[in-house]
Amino acid sequence: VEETKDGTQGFAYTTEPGQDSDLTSRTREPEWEDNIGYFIKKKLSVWCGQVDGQWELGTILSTSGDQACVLLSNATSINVPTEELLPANPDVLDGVEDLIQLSYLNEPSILHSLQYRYSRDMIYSKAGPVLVAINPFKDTQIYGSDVITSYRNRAASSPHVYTTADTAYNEMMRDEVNQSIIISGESGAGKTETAKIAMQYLAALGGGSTVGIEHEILQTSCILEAFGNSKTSRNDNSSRFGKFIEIHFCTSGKICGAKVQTCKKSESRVVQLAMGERSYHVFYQLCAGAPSPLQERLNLKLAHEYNYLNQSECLMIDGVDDAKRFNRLLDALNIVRISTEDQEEMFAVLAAVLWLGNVTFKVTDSENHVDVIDDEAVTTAARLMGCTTVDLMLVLSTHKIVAGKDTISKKLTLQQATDTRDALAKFLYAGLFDWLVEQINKSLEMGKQCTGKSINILDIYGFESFKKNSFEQFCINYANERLQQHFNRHLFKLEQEDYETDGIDWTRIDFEDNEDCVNVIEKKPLGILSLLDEESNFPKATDLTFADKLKHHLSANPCFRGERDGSFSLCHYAGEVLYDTSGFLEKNRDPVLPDLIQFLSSTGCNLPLLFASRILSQSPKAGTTSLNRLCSIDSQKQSVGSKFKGQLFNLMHQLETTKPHFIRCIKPNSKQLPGLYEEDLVLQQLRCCGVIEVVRISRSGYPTRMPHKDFAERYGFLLTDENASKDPSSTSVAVLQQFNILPEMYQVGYTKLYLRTGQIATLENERKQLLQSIVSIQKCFRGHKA
Ligand code: AD9
Ligand code: MG
Repeated sequence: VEETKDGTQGFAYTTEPGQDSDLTSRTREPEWEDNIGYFIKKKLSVWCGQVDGQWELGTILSTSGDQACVLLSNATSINVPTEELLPANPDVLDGVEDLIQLSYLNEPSILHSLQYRYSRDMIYSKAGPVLVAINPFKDTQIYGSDVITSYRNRAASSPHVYTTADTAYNEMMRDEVNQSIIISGESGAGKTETAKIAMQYLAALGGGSTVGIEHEILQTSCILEAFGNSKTSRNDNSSRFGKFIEIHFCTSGKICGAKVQTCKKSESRVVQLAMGERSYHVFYQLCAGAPSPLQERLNLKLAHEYNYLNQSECLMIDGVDDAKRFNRLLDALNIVRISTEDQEEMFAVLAAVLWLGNVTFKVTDSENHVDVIDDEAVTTAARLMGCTTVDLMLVLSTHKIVAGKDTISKKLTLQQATDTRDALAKFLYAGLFDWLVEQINKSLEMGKQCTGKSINILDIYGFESFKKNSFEQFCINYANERLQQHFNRHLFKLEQEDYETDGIDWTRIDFEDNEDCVNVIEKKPLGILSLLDEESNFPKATDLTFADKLKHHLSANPCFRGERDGSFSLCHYAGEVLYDTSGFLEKNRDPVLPDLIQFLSSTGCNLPLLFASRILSQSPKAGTTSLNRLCSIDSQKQSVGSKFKGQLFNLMHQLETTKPHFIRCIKPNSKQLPGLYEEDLVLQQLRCCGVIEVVRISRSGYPTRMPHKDFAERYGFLLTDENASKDPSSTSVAVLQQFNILPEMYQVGYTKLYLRTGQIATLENERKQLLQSIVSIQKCFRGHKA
């Protein structure tokens, strides 16, 4: 700690490798106690944590034993235990761009620094290698072609999604390594918007024209959001699916294709809504915006006339015009070249789903068996699905049982019939979504000139913890746990292992490892997913026997706790979550009723073609219908949990082969309001995603590392000393010395050179200048010759 020259409060940044001066409220270090005297003498600011649970700034007047008397900024003084005080940073460090620049790194200082920037519309900050983005919930005027140009030309360099995208792009071009931008955060934190901002930047690199593949890629967001997003209690535009988009580039650096992969968890949203929430946007858009001829063909009514939409007392979103959005959707569908016929089929499926929701039943006997009421709803649904009304009524009210050689039809009860109707609606919608993604991918398929280099953007649903958590939350949190592991591995584990094996001077920093939690979920044969599959295959099993089994096998794992009532809790990296096992078995089996599959694949309707792959993968027996003959593979029926795990493994595998760039989105308040910064909420999110640890480690680490050979090849030509050694590591050191890079700014490992933040930029600048002058000399020379 040093005093600045002008006598104001100030601290020189004196952290050396391994000498970590961090003081977080959770990991306090002895120096702070030793420094208290200095803080009193110099009247330096401290954070005082006992004022209404909020951190307040003050100065220590005196101490006595373990108590301190603190003068707060509002001129009152209070007595607090010294252990509740933390050092504050000097004013000169207010609003630093990168949290690693803070002299004192503790939770209140980080919160203050982010808030300082946020209140000045600087919503992006760096936390070492991670970009922290705080949702402004308003138009901040920091996007668009002018801003893109200034970032591209390096006229602007402050933290931004554009800087992250630019770095990813440059590294892809320079190192020929695929890159990923991994965006995480809670629901409503801004992941999807951030993904779009990154895509916009990458598209602009291709010239930003309003035609061509770059433009098409941007349109996919509009389509996928219409079909995959809805208004929830936490976000008016909440993505109900995870999205992984690969953007492919050709050798010249222009976009040449893209591929979207989605991960959609089974959701009842199509048929059932919580109060105040909406179903998928596209339903409301279709009802509000379909032109009259389409309306007539589909016999479309207004949204409030459909049971699937009118049950939650929420048909509109403030500030959103669904009819306008429908027109935008049509434009986007045209731009990605979905044919008019296919569009018509899609809308027919959507209308069929809506009409199915209006199908009603009448009870015909004392056992609650039902018939379908023959009305406009069932007739229209049948017509739109391309089957006869009689067939549809039959499949919605009866169940076929095979007894020996005979097949007997048995009537369904009201509950069973309602469930069948809803299952059909969900199946149609899910099939439509998958089909749409396939079409988008066909349209964005890579051209021949692709190099195979790509930047992938991952926008996945964030960690969820409600009062009651079920199988869906379990899957989401499992995915997040895996992503967190990837984050940890990259930022902590691999980094430190690298330092150690390369023999550089380094003191290990501990970080929170989430391996126990990942293991308890996915270990075979005794992990939650394996045990769930085992129980799902056992006809007599119930959710309670499953809960008992978990308790029996997993109680030794510190992350797992079995409760009495059939629930269990898991200690996730982001906190403990209590899961209610009811419904786990059923949801894991995901029984799409065989009668429905048979029905859809046997009728002469136009739907099965659209659904071919989906129906086949569910079909109990292959090779019987014309549809099955279309495709010879009958994929084996997998449980939902195993399928999810498989998809996740694929995704992780893809990510492992790329250089990751992390963006952590933070929701500043739960009211979706601009200008409101709720400290507790922000802090909890910062803790959840490991931002504080990442700053700790990067501050004392070397974020840039390059094999000596690569370094020497890239910068060796800058050496003015012609007698310089040919050995790559000596060349590297000579370059660093020539440009006066201080010895504490780098370390020389056995195989690589390690540089502190900011150093590579200096060298790149020198390199660029020299190359530019070479080019102008060459031009001049050529001109001279001519
Ligand atoms: V969810 O997990 O899909 O429910 P996201 O994706 O994290 O969630 P989203 O990107 O949809 O959140 O952002 C929520 C809302 O915040 C948006 O609809 C915008 O109104 C608002 N938002 C987010 N980011 C920005 C931004 N950079 N500028 C302005 C923003 N508004
Ligand atoms: Mg989203």
